[in-house]
Amino acid sequence: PETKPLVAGNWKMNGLRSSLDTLKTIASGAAALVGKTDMLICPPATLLREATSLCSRTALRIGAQDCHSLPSGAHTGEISAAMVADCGATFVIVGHSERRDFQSETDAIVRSKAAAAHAARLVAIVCIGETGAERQSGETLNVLKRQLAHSVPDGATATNTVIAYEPVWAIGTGLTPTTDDIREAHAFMRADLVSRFPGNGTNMRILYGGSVKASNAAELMAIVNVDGALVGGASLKADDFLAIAGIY
Ligand code: G2H
Repeated sequence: PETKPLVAGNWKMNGLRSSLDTLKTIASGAAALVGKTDMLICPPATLLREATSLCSRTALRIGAQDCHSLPSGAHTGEISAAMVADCGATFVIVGHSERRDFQSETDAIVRSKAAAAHAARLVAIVCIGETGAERQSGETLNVLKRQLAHSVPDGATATNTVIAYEPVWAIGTGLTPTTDDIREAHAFMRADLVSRFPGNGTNMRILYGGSVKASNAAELMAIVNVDGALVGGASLKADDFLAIAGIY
């Protein structure tokens, strides 16, 4: 794809206001990569507003980690896509495997969240990926096909949607698939997207996520059809995250 790579950090349930210094350091570093690599941090919702204020004149983009599928209503504790956009954020992660697991989010829910994100003019980062058991039983590509079909809404374009391939067994474990396995999975997803979204599938970014760190980022990012990374643990420290992004 001709699009610039995207290196995205997912802070998960980490970060207090004191962590905004880390964000400042990452934002400063992002200036050096303008035109080469897009950079994004998704802090917890409590920091979204301060994060967007802090980064408004920088190249670092800010996103949320989740949004609700409905625009408003009696859903205590939830945050709508419009609320995320109202904070000044421009991206939102949907369907992270931790939410699929701990909050029982289905493909249908993820798809409606992505559609809600699009309606609020946010870029949706739709996460998919097989479990360890599915990988062992040779089901990986079938799982990816099913999740792409049912988690990505019909309105997805190369501009409003990013796919994040995160093998569940690779998340926070230090394990990653082999280079060949990642190449195979990404080539499969690319072909699927090109066939379903003619004109958009070629340039829709497909990130790899799961135990990305400074020491393996270069190898992972060099794989064909890997258009960036979704980074969890290693995005919490500015130096680590900048090292991952700076390899381009
Ligand atoms: C996968 C990833 C970020 P980590 O969840 O979304 O986390 O890099 O810690 O494996």
